[in-house]
Amino acid sequence: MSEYILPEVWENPASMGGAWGGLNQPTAGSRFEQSLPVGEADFQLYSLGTPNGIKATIMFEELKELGVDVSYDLYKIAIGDGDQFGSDFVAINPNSKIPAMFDQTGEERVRVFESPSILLYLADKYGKLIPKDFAKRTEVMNWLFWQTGAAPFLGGGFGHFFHYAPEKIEYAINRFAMEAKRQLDLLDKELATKTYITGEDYTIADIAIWSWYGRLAQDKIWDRAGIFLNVKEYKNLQRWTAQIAERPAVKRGLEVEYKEIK
Ligand SMILES: N[C@@H](CCC(=O)N[C@@H](CS)C(=O)NCC(=O)O)C(=O)O
Repeated sequence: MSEYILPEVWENPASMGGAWGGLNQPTAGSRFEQSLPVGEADFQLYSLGTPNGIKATIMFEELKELGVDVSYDLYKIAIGDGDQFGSDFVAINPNSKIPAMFDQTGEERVRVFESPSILLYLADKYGKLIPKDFAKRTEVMNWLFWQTGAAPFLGGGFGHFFHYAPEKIEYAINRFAMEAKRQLDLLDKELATKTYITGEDYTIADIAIWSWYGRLAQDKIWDRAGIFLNVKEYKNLQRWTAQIAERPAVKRGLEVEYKEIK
């Protein structure tokens, strides 16, 4: 590894390397004009089948499974090609990340971005997969916020340095593997006494957490990451992962077809 000497003020490197290096810029906002298709369904969802993206499709399929009359059009935002920086997408999510959607059932469109916000919006709108009882709802929020805060250490930290970074940096991999395993152990300990993460009912907190930690427990995120983190040792997490994987809505949410936007 070449020695890095800290400049006084950071400068944008000419080339970052790594899988995502070419896309990163230190500025927000749209980079080019791009219109997105808009269909007739209640919701227009612009997304991709990543751990954050599958939360939204699983949620829609769970609602349908519960008998809710809801429809959505699903479009593919190819983040590797930079679709998230197109003008129409940025108008729905100024943060340029999938998933993002809008609700066109009312007089005015409501935009919803950040996957936990999408889960909560749909749960509240249809009164499903979130308890009405305030204390129980708070426990769901605890875990929903936990997932939002924890996953960047798993994805942006561990996953990045284990899988995407152009070189294997031992310090970075150790630091984030430590935290990833601590998070897995936390979930495993919680799931030792409960069927689902907040108790005996399946909620949006399970959808949010399963989409990252369940998929990791199945070793379906980054090649061999599950082996590296020895996910098999987390028996309660494995039980919960397998149980949720069997849900018809989860299976459908993972298999849905994304329409092309171009
Ligand atoms: N906190 C956000 C994170 C969304 C996110 O990081 N999405 C990734 C894919 S999983 C993305 O769009 N990356 C594209 C990019 O960073 O340019 C959420 O939960 O929705």
